[in-house]
Amino acid sequence: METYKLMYFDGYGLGEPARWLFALAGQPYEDYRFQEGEWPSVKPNTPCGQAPILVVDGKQFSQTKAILRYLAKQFGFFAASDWDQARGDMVADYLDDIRKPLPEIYLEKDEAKKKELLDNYMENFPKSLKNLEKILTENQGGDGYFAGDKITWTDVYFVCNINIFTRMLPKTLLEPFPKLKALMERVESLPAIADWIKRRPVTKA
Ligand code: GSH
Repeated sequence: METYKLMYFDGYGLGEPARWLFALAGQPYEDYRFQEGEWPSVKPNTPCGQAPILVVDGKQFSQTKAILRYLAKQFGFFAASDWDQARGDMVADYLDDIRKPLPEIYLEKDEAKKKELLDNYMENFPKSLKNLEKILTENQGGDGYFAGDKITWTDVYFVCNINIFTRMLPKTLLEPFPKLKALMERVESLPAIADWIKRRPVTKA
């Protein structure tokens, strides 16, 4: 039996989707969160100088989606066909594009500038969600998941990211997109996910 240790900062960010996959799989792991000031001494000993890092039986690798794909394969959350997985990869990569401006907005200290950045972002966000609603609808009418006929890591990545975004963006974001909204509710209400959301450490970011 493998031992797993997920190393990340004490926040949701790029570490949280892997935590959701561990929860969904019911797989025990060490949810290691760097202490204040610890990262600079860890960084030089990591493959890319970035977190999250997954340590499996003492060996490590990094990159969020590499970690998610690896865990998905171990736990049965990889798409069943190459085609379905390609569609799932498309959604995950698109989500990264959508998320790109958010750290700058989040870290902006000047309130007026922050509002300007956020207003600008919010003008474009619905267009991206409209595309995602269409992509979801193309798979089994949109009443299931993004890739094939079962939940995959892409659905977890999508729902977890939107769950994090809506801490900073309006909660009503998904109202015009019923298929995406239903997918959020479907995944967030899975007992293992609902339980993790309830018991996970509450952090600022
Ligand atoms: N493409 C990488 C991934 O998906 O894992 C990006 C990782 C990344 O930017 N991680 C940030 C980090 O390690 C935290 S969210 N920052 C500290 C540093 O670069 O020293």
